[in-house]
Formats: sequence, C-alpha cells, structure tokens
Amino acid sequence: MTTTAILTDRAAIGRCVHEAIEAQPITDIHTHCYTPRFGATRYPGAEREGLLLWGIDELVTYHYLIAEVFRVVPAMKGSFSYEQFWKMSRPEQADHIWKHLFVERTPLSEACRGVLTTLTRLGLDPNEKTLEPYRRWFAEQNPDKYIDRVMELSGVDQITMTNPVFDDTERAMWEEDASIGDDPRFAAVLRIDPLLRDWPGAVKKLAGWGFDVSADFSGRTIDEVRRFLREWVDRQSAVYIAMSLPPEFRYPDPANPDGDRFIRDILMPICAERGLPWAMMIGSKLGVNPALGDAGDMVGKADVGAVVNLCRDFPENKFLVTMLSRENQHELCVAARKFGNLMVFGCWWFLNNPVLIEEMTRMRLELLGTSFIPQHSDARILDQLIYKWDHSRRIIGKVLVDKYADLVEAGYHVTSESIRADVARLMRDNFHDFLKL
Ligand code: FIX
Ligand code: ZN
Repeated sequence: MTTTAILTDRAAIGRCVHEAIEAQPITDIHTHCYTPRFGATRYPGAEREGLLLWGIDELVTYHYLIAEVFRVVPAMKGSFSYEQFWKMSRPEQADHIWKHLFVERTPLSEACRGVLTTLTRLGLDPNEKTLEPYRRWFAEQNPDKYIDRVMELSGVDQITMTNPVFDDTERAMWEEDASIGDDPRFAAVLRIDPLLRDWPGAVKKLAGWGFDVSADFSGRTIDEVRRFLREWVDRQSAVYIAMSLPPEFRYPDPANPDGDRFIRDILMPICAERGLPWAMMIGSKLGVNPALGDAGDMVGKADVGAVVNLCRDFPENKFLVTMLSRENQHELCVAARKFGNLMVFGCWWFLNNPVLIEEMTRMRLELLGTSFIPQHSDARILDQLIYKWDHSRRIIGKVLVDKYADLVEAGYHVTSESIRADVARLMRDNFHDFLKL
C-alpha cells in the first residue's frame, strides 16, 4: 500500500522524486532501434547482419563520436583523411575513436560520457585502454536477451522505432515479412520524409511500386497516395507518422505548393482517419559536411509559425513536435499553450545535453505544467538507451524537485502520490493518452 504523505522539506521531496522517477517505466517515443527480427550483428566487429545495432563497436562509432574524433584528428591535406576513416573496418574505426577521445583525451563530451555510463551500468570498467575486454564481454551476449537487459537497466517499457518506408533495405524486409515488427517490446512508426522533402522523387518511387500517381496530382494521385499511407500504417501498425523537416519548412509554403497539397489533401485526412499524430521533427539541415556521412548533419533555426498554422488549420489532427534549434524552444512552448492538439516532445539531437535538457525541462514545466513529453532517446544503438535515460532521468528529477519546492513555498500540499502521478504522465502516460485522443 503506497502512502500519501504531504512533503514539506526539500530532502523528502528529493527522495520521493528520485524513487518515483527511478521506478517509473518509460515509453521511449523516438528511437532508431529495431526488433531482433530485423537482424542484429552476431558478435563485435562482425559485418552488420541487419538493422539492430548493438555492442561496443557500434556504441563507439556512433555518428556523434565520429564527428567528435574528426575534431581532434582533422581530415586535413597530408594527414588523416575521411576516405582513410571510411575504409577502416568498424572495429578499426572504434579503436581510432577510443584511442583519441577516450584514452589520449578526457571523454568529457556528453556522447563520450554516455559510453562510460553504459559500460559502468552493464557492470564493466570504463577505464580500459583498448576495446578488446569489452568485445570479449559483448561476444558472450545474445542480442534478443540483451534487449531485455537493456530495457531493464534503462527502465524503458516500449521502444518506439523509426521505420523509413523509402529505405529500400527496410521496405523489402517489411514486404517479405509483414510480422517483422511484431514484438511487444517495440512499436513501429511510419517515416515518410521524401513525401515532403522530395515530392517528385517520392512520386516516381510510388509509381514504380505500382501506385497510379503523378507529381502534378492529376488523375487518381490523391487517392493512390492515401492508399499507400493506409497500406503502410496498417502493415506496420504504426503508432504515428513521422518526418524530419528542414529549417526552411513552412506551412503554407507558396514556394512549395506540392507540399501544401500533400499535407492538406493526403496526410492530414489519413492521420485524422486513423487517429494518428503527425510527428514533425523540424530543423535538421542534412549533409552540411557530406564527407561525415550520418555525422554530417547540422541544425538550423526553423519557423514555429508553420506549426501554429497547422495546429489551427487542422484542429482534428494531432501534432507531436520537436525542434532542433535551442532558439525555437520558447516559441514552441508558447505555441503549445495555444493548441491542445500540439504535444511538444524531447530534447532532440544537439539539444540532448544536460545544460539544454535542464533549460528546456524547466521552461516547459513553467509554461506547460506536466502537459508535455520531456524526452526521447533517439538511440541508434540499442545500448544507448541505458545512458540516455540514466542521464535524462537525473536532470528531469532535479528540475522537478525545484518546482515542487517552489509549490511548498507557495503553501501547496505536495504529496508523494501527486509526484508519482506527475512522473507517470511525463515519462509515459502523456504519450499514450495523446495517441488515444
Ligand atoms: O531524423 C532523425 O530521426 C534524427 O534523429 C536522426 O537522423 C539523427 O541522425 C539522430 O540520430 C539524432 O540523434
Ligand atoms: Zn531520430
């Protein structure tokens, strides 16, 4: 029987928040992880066997760390080159990164610290000078059982995937086995970036897949693209439809009438029909340094007005929105105050650092109360769930303690029951309730 104690001092509040946030199962609403049926690397250093990335060599070659190692070993004429790096095997790349970022320098960055936290939480010593001891440990793990271990350590009860239907490799996997996503630990998300980022190219692909479509929207295009979306939402049992959008994204956008038409006549009706949110991740400038591959993307300040216009013009639709620029965060919070069909989520990518997670969580609590989703992991490598949630829980907890202490000062009776209920909303229930709206 849990007690409902009225908490009056900061230390008691701190203990209660810590216990609540540690015990609270988390639904991670955006990751790039996959069920084991998408294929997992069998052992450290093996060629990638599929889409589920895990283990020390993937952890250490996370694209955040690739970007960072090229800062300390720059690709300059006559020294180390991008080509040399990309010619290395994944273990060789990992050894290069471990040497330069973890041994010869102090691993102070958030992405470096994340590897250390993960190793420590797995019961390993993060101070090894080479990766060999870790490779031996990971070689003994079974990927499917390891997923359960990672979920137990991270406290995540649902790993929400990102399933890009325009990725030929992944689409073929779904077409071959429609049950590939059937794993109670995971949920699928239909990711459709090209339909807005490259309408003509996307239409050409749809035509090649047998849909009767034309880039000028003639004929049965609208019905056929709607059919395409319905088919994939149903095949994946997708919980939302997602896109990453550039800083230049506008709605309406006189410069992109095709995009406006796709949103208005196709995407919004299908999302409303299926009760699915449209998750917009806005502000990613892709490939500013193509030589870095996935590590070559950048951030740009975007237009919150596009979000406001969509929420207003489509009141029956639901919008999950995260923006990549720190400068967009306050305006996005204010927009969420204006529209109940807008759910702000996460500290995305370059914002997923303690100083910014704290700033954003404090801002959101003060402007939105508990009506937002404070974090998602964006984990690309399964093991990252451990550190991304360990680090974020602590910060979210720290901010909550301050805010409850403020309420006590205002004379409010803060109870352990209310703290547990608030933490449940923030870490899990707001997402599931929003899906059911
Ligand atoms: O568009 C996205 O889903 C981004 O999160 C990724 O493309 C990005 O590379 C990432 O993993 C950031 O954390
Ligand atoms: Zn992502």
